[in-house]
Amino acid sequence: MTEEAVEGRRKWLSTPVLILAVIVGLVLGVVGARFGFGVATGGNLAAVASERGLSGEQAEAALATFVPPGEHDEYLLFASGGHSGQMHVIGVPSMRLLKTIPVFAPDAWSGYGFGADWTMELLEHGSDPAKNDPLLWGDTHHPALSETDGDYDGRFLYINDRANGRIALVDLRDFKTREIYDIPNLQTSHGGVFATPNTEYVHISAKTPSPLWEPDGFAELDEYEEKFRGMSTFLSVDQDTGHFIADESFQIELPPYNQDLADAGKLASDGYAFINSYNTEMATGGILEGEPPLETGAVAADFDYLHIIDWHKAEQVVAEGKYVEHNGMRVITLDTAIEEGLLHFAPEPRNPHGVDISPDGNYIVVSGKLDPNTTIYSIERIERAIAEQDFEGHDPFGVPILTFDSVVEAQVEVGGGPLHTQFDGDGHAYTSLFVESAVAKWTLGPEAGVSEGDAWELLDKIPVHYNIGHLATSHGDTVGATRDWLVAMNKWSVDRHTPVGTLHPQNFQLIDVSGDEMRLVRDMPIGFGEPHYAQMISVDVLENQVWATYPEVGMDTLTKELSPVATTYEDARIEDNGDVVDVYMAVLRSHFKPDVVRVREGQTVNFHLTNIETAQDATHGFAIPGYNAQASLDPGETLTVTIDADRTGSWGFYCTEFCSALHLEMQGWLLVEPG
Ligand code: K7E
Ligand code: CUA
Repeated sequence: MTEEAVEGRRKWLSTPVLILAVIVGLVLGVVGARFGFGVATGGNLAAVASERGLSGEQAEAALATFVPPGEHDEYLLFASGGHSGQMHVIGVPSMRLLKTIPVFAPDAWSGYGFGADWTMELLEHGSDPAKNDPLLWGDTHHPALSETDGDYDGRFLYINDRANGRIALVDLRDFKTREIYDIPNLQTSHGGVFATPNTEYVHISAKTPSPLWEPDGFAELDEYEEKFRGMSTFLSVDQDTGHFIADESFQIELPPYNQDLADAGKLASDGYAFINSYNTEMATGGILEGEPPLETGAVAADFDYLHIIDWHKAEQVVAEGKYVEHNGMRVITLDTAIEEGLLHFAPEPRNPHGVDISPDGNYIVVSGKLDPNTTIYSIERIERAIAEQDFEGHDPFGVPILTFDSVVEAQVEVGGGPLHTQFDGDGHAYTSLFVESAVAKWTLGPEAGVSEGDAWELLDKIPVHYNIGHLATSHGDTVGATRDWLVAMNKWSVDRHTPVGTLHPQNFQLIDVSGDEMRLVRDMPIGFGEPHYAQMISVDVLENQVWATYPEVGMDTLTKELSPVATTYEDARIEDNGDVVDVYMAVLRSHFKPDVVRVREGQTVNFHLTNIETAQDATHGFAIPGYNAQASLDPGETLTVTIDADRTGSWGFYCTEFCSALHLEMQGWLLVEPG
């Protein structure tokens, strides 16, 4: 954001309710200062504020977050869509929804999962190959932007499927999902995704342990300790394409605890990965068998374990061949991980949730949802304790547990139900308080540039509405976190928005963190699948990398290369090869060439469609009634829609995207003659 704007927001007045005269003065003052235009124009603003009953504070919040028509936001927020299986792209500070990216679930608008072969193939990943039964949903939780030197670089975006243990890659040139990878030896996932500082790897770990070594994947729950295991996965990333390279990836076997959130070390802690855990009690539930509910068993102990993984060391261990191959993945067994000293635990107050590394990389912040404190470990203390073998014991599997007092740097009492922490690069941390429905702002320590006297202090708290989960600051997971905006991602909205039935929207709240005190400036109802985490990236980083149209006509969405089946207008044709008919179709305003396609019942028809347009927004659709087929072609894009012509009839296909004055005329015929 511009310095002027920051300055404008820092000048915030604090009086909550002001009389009209003050509103007038305030609004005029702010508008005058920021835009430098005359009082005559400002007179209307004061009248509007007064007519609408806005306080001075509300009027200023509106101005501070208003993005004029035709202008762009400063940041983009990439928010997971929870069990909608999608991702949402939101402008900050306007909080306008710009796009939904379908990832694990079909989306009719973009034709994802409704015809184009590439979309059907992607969605097959993770489906049971023995059944013709595609897995059509996911539960996206934690997006991770790719990083260079520890900061978002705007190339790729990764997201986990918490439900099915999968991970997806989105290419940020065209904002399309490009790969879904069903990770071996993981049933579910939560810990990740995070990218290592140069996206050498993206990390994803299990949530629920599973009997992953059993041939049929089954074991009784009374064999839990013996047969169930967790898994931490480091997926190697191809730097040119962002794709996962399975052959260069590895996993580390973990005890059957619930491995929860995770983060990558950076700068001082580069080379380490941290994963929280809960249910180190290994409770399995079984109420009808007379056992306590899982939740009771899982909170019995005072401490769980922060997992500290030295992934540089893990790379060496793999290079030395000390792994076993399991379901196509190189796995460092738990015994090897212990022997090689690449896995340590540190006690963490019971049932923690978030673990977040400060921008300087020195501090590891853990929030225990049942403890009003955040617990801060330092990498220096951790490294010293490991070197000195300063252990307070071992877990039942032999993993050394570092001495709590040796590795903990500080604890800060932040309030009820702390979950997640973000940073602003100015030595501040912001922690979401689920139980208290608030955000706490507090200071880090000297390694983050805070003086001894000011370190580890609670500075400010702001109520949010309601039940906040994650929160995201701008570049908040990176070495380059900025002190601009914070988005609180609230699970409940209760009465904040106009009633829309019994399923309420969740609520994003935009908080200005540029001043000494946090200011709530905007609510955004989220009327679609439940976001968990989000990352916020400066538009400056993305702007030059995002394509307005495909740079060459005939480009394949997945490979970003010219497709062998792309066609020009001149070459559009139909090739009847007996069982298979190949239709090479050019798509443009406002017709299809060819527009009459004649086939016989029982033939397979491949529609190779090329949108030969080069103008921004000249998108066309291709929908065939009765065949559950709808594709969307961006300018320059090529894709193939394959159908089995098993329904005879004279089917009128048409363009679904309102593309021109003659959009309605953009139609044709698929004649399926009885065979
Ligand atoms: Cu706290 Cu899945 Cu990150 Cu939801 S998790 S809030
Ligand atoms: Cu093409 Cu409507």
